[in-house]
Amino acid sequence: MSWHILGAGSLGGLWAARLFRAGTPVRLIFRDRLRLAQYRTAGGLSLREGEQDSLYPLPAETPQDASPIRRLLVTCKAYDAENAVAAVASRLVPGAEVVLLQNGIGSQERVIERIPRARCILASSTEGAFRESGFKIVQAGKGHTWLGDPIHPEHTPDWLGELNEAGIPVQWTADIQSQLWRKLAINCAINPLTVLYNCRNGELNAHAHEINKITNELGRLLKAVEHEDLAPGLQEAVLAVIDATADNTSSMLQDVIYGRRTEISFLLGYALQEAQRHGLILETLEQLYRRLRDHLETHGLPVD
Ligand code: NAD
Ligand code: KPL
Repeated sequence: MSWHILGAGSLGGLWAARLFRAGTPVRLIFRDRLRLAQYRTAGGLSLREGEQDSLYPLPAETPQDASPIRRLLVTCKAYDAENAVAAVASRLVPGAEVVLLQNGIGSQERVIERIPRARCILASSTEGAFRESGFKIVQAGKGHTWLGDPIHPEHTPDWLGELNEAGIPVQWTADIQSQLWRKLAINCAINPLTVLYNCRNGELNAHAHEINKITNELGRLLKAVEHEDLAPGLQEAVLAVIDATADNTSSMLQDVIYGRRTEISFLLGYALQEAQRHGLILETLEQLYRRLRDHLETHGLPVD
């Protein structure tokens, strides 16, 4: 059975190239004919792993292709996912499996509403990749991906082994929401500060007091949204990630440096929306959100 990859950028390309070289049928879906033509001119996707560069001539198409889709990996940014999926929704067979690999929370729900007859599987990844240019992808760091289905958590897909054999480290979890909330909380504590201080993750150790205030409020939020088990060790978890990724430029700071829209609405924006829904006032997080939006505005970037 073939995989379709919608959002053939950094992470989508990394998955696609590994599936292709393992002999798993896989097709890329580009947003339009122009992008498809550019891809064909490039001769395929190129992937750098360590010192090794390889070119993979994966088959590709546009959303208008007529063939049915049974397994879809969506690796667009959170703000693009809903529209991208809407463009291929009519091609999904009933019961199609759709893996949603977006950072943050909020975009997944919108996609699920668009495709009620599909089985949506949510993903949270610590893998790292970036696009050097056009269709050249660089694997930036090893990691793994959690997958889970909040509606049928016990129903493990039979293709997990196929992914692992292709060198894509995946693991099924019965509580994917908890993984998504954990990553959201860590990203809310680290990413905005790296943008505001224009620093690498490790330099945040100089802002321990601010991190303490932020993680305290995130802990209150985690309790309110019934992930209280994540609250007690949050500050230690954030500090451990800061140390483990000390030399990294956070994804949000990279977006700002390259003048790209950030996923702020699906991170801090979502956190504050949930806080409001539960009647919580989180002054530090609200102030952080305001400072970040002001910063983005000053740099001519979208504030959502
Ligand atoms: P990316 O920008 O490199 O790739 C997204 C791709 O989607 C782009 O090529 C874009 O052209 C394409 N796209 C957008 N709209 C489309 C449409 N309508 N139809 C077809 N294609 C469309 O993004 P990325 O870095 O791969 O990130 C994808 C998601 O994974 C994000 O939510 C990100 O936060 C998350 N994530 C990324 C990494 C990483 O290291 N790159 C790690 C963990 C999580
Ligand atoms: O996930 C990350 C990101 O940059 O988005 C962290 C954990 C902060 C690592 O850089």
